[in-house]
Amino acid sequence: MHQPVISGTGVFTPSEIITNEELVEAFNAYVDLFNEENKAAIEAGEVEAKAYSSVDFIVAASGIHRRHAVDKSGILDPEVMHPLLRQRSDDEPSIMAEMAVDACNKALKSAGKTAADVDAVIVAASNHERPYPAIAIEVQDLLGIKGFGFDMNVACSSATFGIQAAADMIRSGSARAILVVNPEITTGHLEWRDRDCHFIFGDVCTATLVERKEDAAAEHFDIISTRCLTQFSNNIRNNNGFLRRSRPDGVKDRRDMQFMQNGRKVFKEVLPIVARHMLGHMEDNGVAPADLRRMWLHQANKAMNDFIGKKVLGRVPEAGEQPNILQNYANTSSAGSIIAFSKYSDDFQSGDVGIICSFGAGYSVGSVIVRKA
Ligand code: CO8
Repeated sequence: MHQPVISGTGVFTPSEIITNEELVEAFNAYVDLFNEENKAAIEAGEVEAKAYSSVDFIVAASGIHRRHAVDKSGILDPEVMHPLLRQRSDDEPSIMAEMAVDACNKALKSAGKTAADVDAVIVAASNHERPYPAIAIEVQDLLGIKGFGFDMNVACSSATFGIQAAADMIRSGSARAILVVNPEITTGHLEWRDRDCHFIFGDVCTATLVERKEDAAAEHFDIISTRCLTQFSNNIRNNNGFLRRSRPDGVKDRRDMQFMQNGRKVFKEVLPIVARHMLGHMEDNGVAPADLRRMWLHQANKAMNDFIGKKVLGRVPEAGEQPNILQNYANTSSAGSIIAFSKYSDDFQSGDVGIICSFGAGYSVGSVIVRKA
């Protein structure tokens, strides 16, 4: 049995930024267009008029100030309201693979490793650009990695579930080192015309190198334990899929072909599950709340993280104990907790313990307890 460690992380951040102000201005222009186009139907009571969004609401409800996007021009065009990406030929790398390669190269560099040291690639994300061939195999090919790759999807918990899969393979000896990559183009499956959710998400890609402790060349974190939990819920859902055209209304512009959620229910139901999961995982590994230096939480909502931090520590977390990055990135699905870990772990001293925890659709919760070596 080998001890798995996290020896490197990398973050690819798209250069384009959408501020709340830009987002709300574009959304409200869309509302004006919609209400004008549907004036007669609205007056007849057949169609509901759309209401404006507001920057103050977004900040108060979520803590989000801005987000990165692979394309902002389409999202901010009231006649389009989704990203516009150039058509790529089948011989070009896919956009998800391109983001993944950038993040993987950064993770390899921070671990002092090259592709020759790696045996596998797991692309774990909440949506994949195509069903097959796997993006992970394309990334493997672009990096020149011998071995294998596969894609997996556990929505916002994809990264921690991917790290558990990688850690188990390292432990058993089926691979020496594995890149777990999370390319999240959430802007592609967000409904930008829905004010209840149009502010929530952003794009990014994170990568984590998990390898055998005896091979680690750089500073690293021992993976003490991983734990995954799922419990079925319809409250976060995307009904798009390969059977779309076979259903009677399958090819129309249906709302449920994009991200849908009952945000209030998610908030109420997921929080106790996450707090219980983290406390149980810590207790079973002899980690008391007082032993914890930091929590790198999923980045969906500031109030959610404040609540979880307080529940787990039994007090309001001090500055730095539960760092948020969502104010700059918004919810980047599976990548959020890894961005937080990547940006806020350099100050750890040998022996310091922390926990990475993600949660979301499924419902799903994944936690990784780490100790700085
Ligand atoms: N501007 C102004 N007013 C608004 C806006 C807006 N943009 N949006 C809503 N309002 C109004 C509502 O209409 C409502 O008005 P009224 O009281 O008159 O009915 C009022 O403001 C309050 O609305 P809400 O109850 O919806 O507001 P909340 O305080 O609940 O905040 C949140 C909404 C921020 C969505 C909150 O509920 C939340 O964060 N919930 C948890 C969400 C969450 O964590 N979801 C996880 C999903 S992510 C995941 O699992 C990965 C999925 C895969 C990725 C998908 C990528 C696209």
